[in-house]
Amino acid sequence: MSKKKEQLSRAISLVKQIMRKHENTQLIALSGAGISKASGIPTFRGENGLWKDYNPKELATPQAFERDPELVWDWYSWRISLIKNKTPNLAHYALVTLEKAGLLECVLTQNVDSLHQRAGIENIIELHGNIFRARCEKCHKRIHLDHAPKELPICSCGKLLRPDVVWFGESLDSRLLEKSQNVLTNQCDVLLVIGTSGIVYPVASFPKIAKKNNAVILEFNIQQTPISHIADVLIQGKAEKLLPEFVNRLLPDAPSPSELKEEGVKTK
Ligand code: BV8
Ligand code: ZN
Repeated sequence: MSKKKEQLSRAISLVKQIMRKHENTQLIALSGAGISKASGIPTFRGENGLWKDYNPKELATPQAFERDPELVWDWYSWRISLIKNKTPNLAHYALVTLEKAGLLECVLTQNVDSLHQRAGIENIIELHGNIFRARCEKCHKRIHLDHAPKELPICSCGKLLRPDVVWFGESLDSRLLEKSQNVLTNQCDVLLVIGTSGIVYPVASFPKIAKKNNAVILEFNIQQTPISHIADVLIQGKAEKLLPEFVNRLLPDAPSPSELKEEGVKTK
């Protein structure tokens, strides 16, 4: 049996064991840029990653925005245009199958691309904000951006708007942090860690919180990460391949990720 097959079988039998023991087994998914790679959205690190051409310090910090709002808005506008016409992939739909089956409690995502919601996920916490929103630091107004702003967006109060994302050196929304830590502590029998390099804090500490509360940690990644040493299984390979296979074998009678994707395309 190939290594991948064996890792998948181990992961499925672990979850099945828990499902036999617990009436309402609860899964949580923690996702990063790797889940959206197959949708054509570059990840942050790794080959042709978003940061490769730029230094995060130059673009994703309040200081950078202070210093050169035009450059920062150019980068976000480029990303909005890039992400806008991308669609969720089978890894996103695999999580929708789990949520519809009542197994998935919540998606905790570091992604700002709305692809989980566009696949149909209802219960989600966007830890680093959303690229299709801008906000005013003066009057706290938030506006939806359905396309890249042509020029610097100004709030009705006159202040320059900023992307509604969390930059380096900025704290995450404390209510979202609290909610995340609460579900990881009280509603997580299994944590699926999907496509994250596990180096950006405080989210990188989430698997440890789940582990401390006896959750099984299943990591879906193409390579080892700093999370792998606490994972019960690293299912090594592409999430868009392995996550749908994991879900199809775990829930053979549920609407499959490919059926959901088909449906999603039809209702567009
Ligand atoms: C904060 C903005 C309080 C939105 C981003 C200790 C504690 C607390 C903070 C820190 C700390 N140590 C350092 C810090 C500071 C910093 C930090 O963590 N730095 C790191 C780099 C060391 N953290 C912060 O500043 C956070 N704020 O804690 O406030 C504070 C304040 C000041 C000082 C101390 C504390 C704020 C962090 C949020 C930053 N904002 N984005 C945007 O523009 O998008 S981070 C950016 O990285 C994105 O949000 C992204 O989601 C995030 C994480 O990256 P990943 O999603 O993991 O993506 P990446 O490309 O890295 O990895 C992709 C993975 O997928 C890889 O593993 C790859 O192998 C895999 N993959 C690829 N293809 C596939 C695949 N897997 C499966 N299938 C595939 N097909
Ligand atoms: Zn304002």
